[in-house]
Amino acid sequence: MKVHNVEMIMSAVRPEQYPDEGYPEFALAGRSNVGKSSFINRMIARKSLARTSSKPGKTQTLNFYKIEEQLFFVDVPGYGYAKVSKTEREAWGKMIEEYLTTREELRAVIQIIDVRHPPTTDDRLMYDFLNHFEIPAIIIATKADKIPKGKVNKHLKIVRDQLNMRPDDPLILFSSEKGTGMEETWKEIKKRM
Ligand SMILES: Nc1nc2c(ncn2[C@@H]2O[C@H](COP(=O)(O)OP(=O)(O)OP(=O)(O)O)[C@@H](O)[C@H]2O)c(=O)[nH]1
Ligand SMILES: [Mg+2]
Repeated sequence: MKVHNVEMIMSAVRPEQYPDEGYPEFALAGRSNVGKSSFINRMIARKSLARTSSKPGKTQTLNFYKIEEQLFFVDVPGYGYAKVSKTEREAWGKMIEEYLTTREELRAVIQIIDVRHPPTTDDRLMYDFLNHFEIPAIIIATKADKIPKGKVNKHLKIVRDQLNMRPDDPLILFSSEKGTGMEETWKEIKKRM
């Protein structure tokens, strides 16, 4: 899909602030600094609409990006970010959990994993959480540009095994740097709209 029209609609921390257009929504989940915002920018071919940073903890609210009057990407703060207070972390946790468990427009969570490393405990908890609440998951193994081509299959297998992925859930090799995996990801998104 070639994206022509995108708007950053709303930063929300509470349900009253979510947009009310009713378009299908696809939310990003993943460790802080794994590349969630970069994923959105690549998918919509905008260099820096979603703000990215080499330091973790950049995204702190639910950010809704409206794409072509058809769907929303929802950028979400990362998990496992240590440098905020316990109170703040709990508030984020509540905000994210409330969104994921109550939002009717949510069609799937796009869970981003760093393909270079085995999934973390938090990655596994997130994937189990999605399954528990029967939220469809699309798993993106990103930063593919950082491993040699010959090692890709080995790394993908580790991700699939260690997340204990359901065989039907898609696992897509991705690179926000190079654009790897974009078409395949759009295909999986469209199936779920
Ligand atoms: N080489 C490479 N670098 C990437 C890729 N995706 C993201 N990065 C880099 O990883 C860092 C973090 O990216 P972000 O997109 O800000 O990560 P995030 O998950 O949104 O982080 P938080 O908002 O803090 O949770 C940045 O320095 C990006 O340039 C990728 O596919 N390849
Ligand atoms: Mg971010």
